[in-house]
Amino acid sequence: MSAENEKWIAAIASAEYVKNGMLVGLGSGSTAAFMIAELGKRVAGGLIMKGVPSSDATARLAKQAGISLLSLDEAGTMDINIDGADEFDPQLQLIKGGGGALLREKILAHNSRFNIIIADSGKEVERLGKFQLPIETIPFATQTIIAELEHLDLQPKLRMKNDEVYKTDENNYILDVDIFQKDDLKELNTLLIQIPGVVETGLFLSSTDLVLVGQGNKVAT
Ligand code: ABF
Repeated sequence: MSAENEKWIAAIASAEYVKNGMLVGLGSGSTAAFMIAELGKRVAGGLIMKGVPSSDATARLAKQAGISLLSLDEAGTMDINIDGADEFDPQLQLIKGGGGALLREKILAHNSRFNIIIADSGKEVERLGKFQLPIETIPFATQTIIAELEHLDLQPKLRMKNDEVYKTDENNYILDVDIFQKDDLKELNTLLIQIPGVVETGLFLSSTDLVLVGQGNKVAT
């Protein structure tokens, strides 16, 4: 079964958790896009819900799917948040941000009562870090942060897109770093977050309540 199909069946399973009247955090990325399409179908069939998008791209998709949106200010706390991930481990720790939306994604996860991650089986790892960890930085401080991360042996790379520096929805930059050799991820995250100019990291260490993973033609939890 292809990764696309595994993403799709995990996304369909996640939509089952959305009940009438819920405020729903809408993640970003290709797996989340399947979930948004499914919720759109359910809304057309009578489901009453409102979404809070984690990126400009997700806001566009959700509007096209006919889902009513609220800002985070309007929503406050969400009943449920459904999002993708780049990697998850047996402790439900995640690397996120491959698609660049980590900051708003982390804010939505923090402000939701229940967090579901949807993924294909290729995202499951014993140890996080084969995927490079994205770190969102303020442009003004990015060169000094690169020097600091090099000193920590994290081999930072400034993310580029079409020969230009990639900019997030918040007009920040992303540094992708190598964390595979790091054992204590909590300590690493605390260290990274304390560097002035680092806005957020893609390490989601304790926010996830449930992972729905497509495995072949079944969804495992
Ligand atoms: C977002 O989408 C991210 O945090 C993660 O980077 C990405 C996963 O993408 P996909 O679902 O396309 O594999 O949720």
